[in-house]
Amino acid sequence: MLVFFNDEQALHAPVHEIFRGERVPCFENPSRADFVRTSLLARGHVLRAPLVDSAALLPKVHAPRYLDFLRTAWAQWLALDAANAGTQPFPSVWPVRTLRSDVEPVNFTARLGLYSMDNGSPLSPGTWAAAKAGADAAASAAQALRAGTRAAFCATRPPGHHAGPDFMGGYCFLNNAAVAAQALRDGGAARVAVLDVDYHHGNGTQAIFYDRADVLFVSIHGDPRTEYPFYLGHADECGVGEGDGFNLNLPLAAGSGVAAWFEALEAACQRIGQHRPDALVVSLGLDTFAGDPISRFQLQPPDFERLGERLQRLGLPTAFMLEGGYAAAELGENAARVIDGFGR
Ligand code: Q9C
Ligand code: ZN
Repeated sequence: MLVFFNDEQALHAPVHEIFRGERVPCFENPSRADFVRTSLLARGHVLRAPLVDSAALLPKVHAPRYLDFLRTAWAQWLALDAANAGTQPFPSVWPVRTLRSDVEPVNFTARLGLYSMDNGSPLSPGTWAAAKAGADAAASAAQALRAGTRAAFCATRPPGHHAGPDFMGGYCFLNNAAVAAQALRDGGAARVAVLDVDYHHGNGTQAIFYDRADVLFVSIHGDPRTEYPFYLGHADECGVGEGDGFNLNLPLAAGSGVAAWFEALEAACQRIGQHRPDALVVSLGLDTFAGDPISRFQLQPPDFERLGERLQRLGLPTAFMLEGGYAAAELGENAARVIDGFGR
């Protein structure tokens, strides 16, 4: 297993988020990557820096005006007031139904709302650098698969699967899984499958590929009627136009047990097999872990090995993108177990 790790991840380090109306320390923080790095190094993995530039791929999965905003957002925030260096911007107004999102406001906070799905994705000075390095890792993994590598693991943060065509959200800024899938397509894969096993529905990835038949999106997640991201991820979302039939959501009630989860995984694997993809991208959220502080599935550490084994049996070139997982101290072990189960 080729493992990519980007040191730039540490540059994305917002301090707090809003949780149940209060400011709390960010669940998605650099310690997560530290635990993953320590665990993988202890098990003898070699961590590689991503070497492929994703710049040409990014406009294929994200709107150019969103990329321009994200790249320059912190500088714009500082330009408003030098004292902003020590504070985090939060959006406060969003263009929901009946409001216009085609006219980009001049006001910074209004633009932050335009390009955000929630108030839960705080920016910090190095957000762009960290997110870009993660996308570079995704592009690097795709290139490695194209060159014949069986599997690659991107130990990246911030995560990506909530980031849509033109918005950030859910701690995500650039959609690494979408970048990997697009890079695989560009590299000659006729069909690609994305399997999202994060606790939260991968609304961004679904949206990016919703009208496409070449990239199948399959997701197992907490039922959005009660779980974030709430407004997407229902079972009746099957794709549109040419993409009709190429989106499969398998929502499970919050609190669902391990048996139900692996039944859903079996259904997901069946559908992926039918697609006959040339490569698989896995949005590997580890927040399905029983000890996760913000999620409600019940997987135990050995279950992550079982997941890795099942994915290995698909027999596909596979690129793993780390997504969520907020029991930071257990994140490294759980990631390593997926790799062990797949085969090192
Ligand atoms: N700020 C991923 O697992 N939580 N994202 C809302 C309020 C949102 C999770 C807390 C959870 C997003 C990649
Ligand atoms: Zn998640």
